[in-house]
Amino acid sequence: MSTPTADLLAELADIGRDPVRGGYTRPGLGEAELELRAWFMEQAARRGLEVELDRNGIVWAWWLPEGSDRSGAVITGSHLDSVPGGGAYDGPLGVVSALRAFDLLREGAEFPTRPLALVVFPEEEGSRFGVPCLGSRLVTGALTPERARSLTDADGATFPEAARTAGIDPDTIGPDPERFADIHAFVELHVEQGRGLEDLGQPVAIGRSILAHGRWHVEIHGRGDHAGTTRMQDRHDPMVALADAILAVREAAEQVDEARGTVGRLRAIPGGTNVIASRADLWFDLRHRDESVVRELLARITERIRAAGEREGCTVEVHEESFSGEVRFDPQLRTRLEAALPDAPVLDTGAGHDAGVLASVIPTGMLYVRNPSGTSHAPDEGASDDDAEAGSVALATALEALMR
Ligand code: HGY
Ligand code: MN
Ligand code: MN
Ligand code: MN
Repeated sequence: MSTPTADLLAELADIGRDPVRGGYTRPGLGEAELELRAWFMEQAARRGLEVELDRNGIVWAWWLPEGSDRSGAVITGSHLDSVPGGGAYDGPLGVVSALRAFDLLREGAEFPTRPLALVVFPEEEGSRFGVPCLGSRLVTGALTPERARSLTDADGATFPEAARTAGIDPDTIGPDPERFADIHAFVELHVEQGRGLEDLGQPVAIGRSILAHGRWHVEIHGRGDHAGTTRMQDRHDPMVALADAILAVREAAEQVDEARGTVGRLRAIPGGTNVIASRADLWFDLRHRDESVVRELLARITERIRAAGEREGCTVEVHEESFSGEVRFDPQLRTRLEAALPDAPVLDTGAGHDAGVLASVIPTGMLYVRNPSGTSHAPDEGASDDDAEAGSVALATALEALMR
């Protein structure tokens, strides 16, 4: 009898805990993520899977039927990094469910006849280097190697430096089309980041779409000076323009049905209480089903921030960090998932995933597991042990159907 899903997850409970923010802080290619990656590789090796780290830092753990090669494989997996102060399930649930589903398949009657790979993608949240789904974007060509190599984190560490510590050669990252040339299907299981299943009273759902979403980084350059000797009328204080920028995001998104606008991250430079900042940064996230609406919101917000900068005698720069259009998962694959899991409702969600990136190159689907709090990217994100197990059983059922 192999280890139940919740018990596998419990093995990760002490890795990357954040005593200050609560929850977990496991930045991409950082110590905690690498410790989790090592745990996964060991678990996969223990199951006799052939484990490899590809040139983009993606882990592939292969099970090949007797005498077969890797063509026509079904793959499943997720990510192990987290947002700052994130929950324990966002990412890791999909990874441990892949291990559990593999165990359940192997305990089954006869193991199906397609190659199977369990996969783990690095830096899905983009919390460290700013670009979400960094690994899956690199391997599919959605992010250029040059752009990836130019990225730095908040402490000034560069992506190449972090990549090297993670066993990735930054000079060889980049598109890897042959890796996906004939993958039969990819299914990612993920904790639901909302209340859909809780309200429907169901443990598992099938994904249908993901909102279009993007992220932007705003730099507001003013004039640093002394808090006590600088008259109010002589100031060029970027923090004042930043205050209006936060409201600009909120108010623009509130005016459009189903839009989402968030400012979750700020920075004042140099950041002294008795110092007028010379520069203020904010990052915002916009989402809507229709990407032209996201673009329209961006235009309105950018215009308002520039005007606020103007009033304050500051200069404003707006940099796009990432953008993805609405994802609609492969309808044929979804039909097969629905046939395999007839009780599972279909969900449209606002959260991005590596599956959303891979959907552009291979038939891709998602399964979601009920999260009673409906909260995510926060410590009280969760799933009951029974639902976590139901998710793995559903994943094993889905994989078996897809591997036939
Ligand atoms: O931000 C997202 O939508 C996902 O949780 N990475
Ligand atoms: Mn996730
Ligand atoms: Mn997330
Ligand atoms: Mn600049």
